[in-house]
Amino acid sequence: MNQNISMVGVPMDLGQNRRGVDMGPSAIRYAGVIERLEALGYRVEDKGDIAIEKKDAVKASPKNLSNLYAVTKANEKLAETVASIYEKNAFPLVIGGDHSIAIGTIAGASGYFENLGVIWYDAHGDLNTAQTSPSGNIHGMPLAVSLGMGHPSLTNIQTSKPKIKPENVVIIGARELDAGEKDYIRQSKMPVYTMHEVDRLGMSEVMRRAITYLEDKCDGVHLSLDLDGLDPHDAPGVGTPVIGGLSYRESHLAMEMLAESDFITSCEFVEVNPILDEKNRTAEAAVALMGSLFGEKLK
Ligand code: EXY
Ligand code: MN
Ligand code: MN
Ligand code: MN
Repeated sequence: MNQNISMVGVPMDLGQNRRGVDMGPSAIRYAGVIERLEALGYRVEDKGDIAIEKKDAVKASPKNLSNLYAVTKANEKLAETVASIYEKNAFPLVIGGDHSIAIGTIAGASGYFENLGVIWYDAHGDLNTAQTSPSGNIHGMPLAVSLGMGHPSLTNIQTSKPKIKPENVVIIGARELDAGEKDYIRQSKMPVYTMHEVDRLGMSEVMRRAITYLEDKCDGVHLSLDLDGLDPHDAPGVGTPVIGGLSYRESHLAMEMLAESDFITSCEFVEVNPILDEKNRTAEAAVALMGSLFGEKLK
């Protein structure tokens, strides 16, 4: 793993409609992310937070795309920031904020790889477009946008080309998929390890398969970790909790196996909402998982 980590906070809450997720970056810093990673020998630069505009007020958002313009602006800035981190040969660590920020992280990272892979660790598929979304919330759309589907103001960030290919994405932990998302998964043949597969195979085998699959095809792999992938018992501070999720231990094992694989080239930890949390447990879980991802067990 690159020994220079550059961390950027994105206090975004406009991709959904619950208050508090904009405080996620503060909660993650308070939970000791920098100290944790420095203790492993990394040099960690905190680039501070990306500025978020107010809710779309001047220009009304298009139908079923709440706050499209403010979400676009923040993701444009984030994409530039992630690209500038690669320019300096550092590893981008993005802390959110709601999951709409994956649009910017992936757009920024995709310029540096021929075949960027993505591990999408989430209870949800985040594969909606304005046409399929039940909510109009953009945090349910970032994976679709990165695949080139969605409103042009989002899909055109950095370049009009799709940022990733469906065969280079692996979803882990899914248990609440909308009808349009299921249709897309079926026709694209994207590998998805739902909770059913995790129960049947065990996390160790799921991760072994995911890693073997992606390492053959990809020259870089982004980890997009939504804390709601974990069970709400272990990560209560999220805006869209879904029971029956991945345990804290399974998630540690997943991160440890990614550390052993040594192929992650960027990551983000999103959806930490301190207002909905219990004593900052979810931010602390995020930081503990980062410890494993960055090789605590190996050092
Ligand atoms: N699929 C639902 C929607 O699109 O509204 C819920 C999405 C929640 C997205 C969370 C962050 O992963
Ligand atoms: Mn998500
Ligand atoms: Mn989710
Ligand atoms: Mn561990």
